[in-house]
Amino acid sequence: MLLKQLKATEVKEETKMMEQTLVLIKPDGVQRGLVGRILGRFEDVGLKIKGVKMVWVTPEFSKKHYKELLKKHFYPWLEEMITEGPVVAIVLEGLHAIELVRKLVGATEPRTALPGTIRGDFAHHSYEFTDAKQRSIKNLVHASGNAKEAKEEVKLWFTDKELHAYKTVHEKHVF
Ligand code: IDP
Ligand code: MG
Repeated sequence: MLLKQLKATEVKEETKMMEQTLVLIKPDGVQRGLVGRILGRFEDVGLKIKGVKMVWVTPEFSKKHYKELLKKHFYPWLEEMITEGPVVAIVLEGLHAIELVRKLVGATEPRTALPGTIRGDFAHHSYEFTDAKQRSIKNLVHASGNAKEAKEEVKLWFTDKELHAYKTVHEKHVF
């Protein structure tokens, strides 16, 4: 009985740690043929793909997605970059998924992103270069920055029907 109760509490605690986060493989990642390798990085750590689709972002949608950045000097360049070709949108689920995905993605500027991260391994753009050229940093992926952003972004990009319920083999080793 006690064991049963303990297990119920444990599952509740684990559920709190289970998070969903939004990842976009941006047009540079799609056009460079890196979709499989980037997705593989997330699959390798055991994150679950809850939903995935290809979308061509419009300027209106870009303004919704990047609403916090509209006043930044680089926003027009960012909009140009994110609308230049289709993106692959993914919702990933796992323990502490928001923080974990940001760790795998690496720092915003590929120049300073650490080796082993997606941005550090597959790109090398710098702010110095993009500011001089008046372009957006091309860093292959977007990943929700925090819990609030993740909640809003998953809702903006995916309907409930597009998020799928199934079991991965990793879950056997988590719970
Ligand atoms: P993040 O993608 O690491 O969360 P944010 O600050 O949210 O970084 O910026 C969104 C995107 O805007 C970046 O991924 C990058 O593509 C672009 N960006 C950010 N800062 C600059 C900048 O100073 N110059 C050019 N592009 C930038
Ligand atoms: Mg951000």
